[in-house]
Amino acid sequence: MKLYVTDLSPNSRRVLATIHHLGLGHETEVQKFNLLAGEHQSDEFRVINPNVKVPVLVDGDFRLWEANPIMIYLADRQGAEEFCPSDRMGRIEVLRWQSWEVQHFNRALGDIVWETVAKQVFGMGPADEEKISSGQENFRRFAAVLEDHLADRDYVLGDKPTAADFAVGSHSALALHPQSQVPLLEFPKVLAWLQSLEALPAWAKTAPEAPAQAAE
Ligand SMILES: N[C@@H](CCC(=O)N[C@@H](CS)C(=O)NCC(=O)O)C(=O)O
Repeated sequence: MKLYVTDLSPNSRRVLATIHHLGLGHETEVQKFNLLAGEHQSDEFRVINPNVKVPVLVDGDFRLWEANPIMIYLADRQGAEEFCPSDRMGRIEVLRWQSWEVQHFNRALGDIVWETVAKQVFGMGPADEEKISSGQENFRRFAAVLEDHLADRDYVLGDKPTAADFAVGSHSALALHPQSQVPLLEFPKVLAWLQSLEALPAWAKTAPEAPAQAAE
């Protein structure tokens, strides 16, 4: 298999971490693009992903873009039932949380850390305080849902990490960045869960080299 990724990207990290978590590192060639240098903007890559974005997985003749479906594909390919259940209700739970993180949780989190971390890393001007504040308001709304959910379980689907955790927690490095201004102290279960994700071998192996580089 070949996986196209970029450094410092939560979308890439969740897939790369899945590769390691499922023990697929030895059979996966990883190609890293420097997006700032425009390395992904080639005619060759446009054929592989017409969106011209990473991550993309190529497995034989099959090309798959979008991080969350790639994780499910890899789990199914390996028969990794614990990481992504194949029964109807288990699969729906994974999809529920993946949809929720894209639309709500990580959208709010992303709005905050774009202003507080990424703009500084990329030298894109001062943070917009109004955007930070509205991002924090949205984050509080959705983090409260996750906080309640984690009251009686260690991970999103129960006692083991799954593709739901790797999706919802994909922005962990940015969220835990000291300058992030993500109000995690108000949500101790969410904070502890993010820290436990960071401690997983596959997650630790894919950590950004420096927290300050954790921006998309
Ligand atoms: N919805 C996509 C998002 C992919 C995405 O936005 N990738 C970014 C890096 S995190 C990218 O390739 N940006 C390059 C560009 O837009 O030119 C997914 O889940 O994979």
